[in-house]
Amino acid sequence: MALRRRELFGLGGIAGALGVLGGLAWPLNKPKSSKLADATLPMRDADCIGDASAAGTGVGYSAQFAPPGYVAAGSRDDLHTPPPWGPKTDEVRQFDLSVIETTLEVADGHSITAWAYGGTVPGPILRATVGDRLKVTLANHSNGAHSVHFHGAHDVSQDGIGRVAKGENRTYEFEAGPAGLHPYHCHVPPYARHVGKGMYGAMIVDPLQPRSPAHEFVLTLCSFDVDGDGKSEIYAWNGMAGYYERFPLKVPVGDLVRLYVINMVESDPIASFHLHAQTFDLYRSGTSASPQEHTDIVSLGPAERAIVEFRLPRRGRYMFHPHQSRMAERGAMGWIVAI
Ligand SMILES: [Cu+2]
Repeated sequence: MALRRRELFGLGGIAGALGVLGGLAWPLNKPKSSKLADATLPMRDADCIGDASAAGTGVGYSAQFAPPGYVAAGSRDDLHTPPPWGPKTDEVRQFDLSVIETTLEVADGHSITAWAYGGTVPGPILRATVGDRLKVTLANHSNGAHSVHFHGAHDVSQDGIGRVAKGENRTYEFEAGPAGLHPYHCHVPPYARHVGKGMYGAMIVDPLQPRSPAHEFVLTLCSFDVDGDGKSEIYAWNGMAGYYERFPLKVPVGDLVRLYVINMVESDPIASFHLHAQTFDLYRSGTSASPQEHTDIVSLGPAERAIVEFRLPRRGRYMFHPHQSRMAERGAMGWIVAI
């Protein structure tokens, strides 16, 4: 491995991610000054070889659904960079998922009123090791009732199906588990509407024996009904249409890459994650230490998720998108660049 674990996890945005998680005891890892540390710089043609079809033309694959011009490289690193792994601790891990109402421009010229855990869509990435005690606080600063429902195993009293009214607080306490990738989301009915307004996020529960060092990214598929007709018009990985088309994820050739992929699209019966030009090991829900399949696509119903692992053998641009082409063409196309 060319980079040590600490350096790998230092790729982009860790300080910001910990800033919104509050109370976490994991050390800050300062990104190294290197080409890789700037993981979301706009691609230059010199950064890649090979495919020049879509990206090389200068015309976006989904040009209608691009980020607003003010969105800068690296500005959304917190939304795809997991906090670093930490060993099981006897201390309680505390997280703040307080809710605000805010306006988000999810594509250039398209805004939604969002209900946002921690002020972002998706909400903060939570990370713990199996068996850790978690304490999650929701202070409801919005104008309606909300909750946080965690997938995974816990006492039913902490299941997050009760309403937390405007201006009220609620704390959820449970043990992290099982090891895997678990979404959290609001469960106040109609919860498809609450989820459609951005009320979800990822929780990574690591096994006691950590997974192999890798370049890790969280990709949560989102959808937005911007015209209020009950159907989604815009799709996005991590809340911003076209973001990973303009600012690809960057990884070193040959290094292990681990993606935590979650489908939080409630408006469509199924979505998927498809990687071009390379196949991956598929760990459904991340709950098993062994992959169930080696493939280039995984289909995911609402709230389904998977961990996928692969290495990119040659420099170049590797496209990823849902194989539901309407989703890909309306904001959910992206690139991973191997350099
Ligand atoms: Cu809600």
